[in-house]
Amino acid sequence: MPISVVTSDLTRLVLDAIVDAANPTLLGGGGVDGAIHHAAGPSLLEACKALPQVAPGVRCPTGEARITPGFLLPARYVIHTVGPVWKGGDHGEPQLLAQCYRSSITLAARHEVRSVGFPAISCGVYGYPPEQAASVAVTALREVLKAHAAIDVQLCCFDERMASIWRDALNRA
Ligand code: AR6
Repeated sequence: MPISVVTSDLTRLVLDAIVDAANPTLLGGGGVDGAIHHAAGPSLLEACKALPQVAPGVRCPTGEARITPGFLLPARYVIHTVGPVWKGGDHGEPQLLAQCYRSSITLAARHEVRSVGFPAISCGVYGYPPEQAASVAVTALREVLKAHAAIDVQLCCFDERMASIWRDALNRA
């Protein structure tokens, strides 16, 4: 299945799963995380709270992924992943960001998810330069999708400027 870029509010996509760019607590926040919790309703927060803590306050370390139902969302599942905070690029950010995409697809496959919508993980509050994030994302997705060719991936950008950056990355790779 090809990877495509869409300009949309991620919470509106009718897909098997959407990915939340969360923080390690998985207890909500701003940006796309806030929008997903708002649209899914309070049951999503309860489901996140029920996930085990792997360290005090940490339900999902950076680069990993967890899954919950989508509750009131059109998507059946929410895959929660935690992107790296941008600290200049030499603190393992590309590896951690690639790991987010790989973990999310691997988890999706385990739940027989056939379509997944991703936001531009780390490109908001976490400050990752979008051009670099898009290149990392496309490379990681192409690699992991070799083993999961039936999964349709939509890269969901909030605005046209971001969408054109992601389209360029897709066309270059
Ligand atoms: N649909 C699609 N994309 C969106 C939406 C939406 N409804 N809302 C925002 N974006 P961010 P991060 C875009 O900040 O950088 C939270 O507080 C946004 O324009 O949501 O990974 C978490 O709890 C940007 O391009 O995620 C964490 O603490 C992209 O989504 C922290 O933010 C990601 O921006 C995570 O920061």
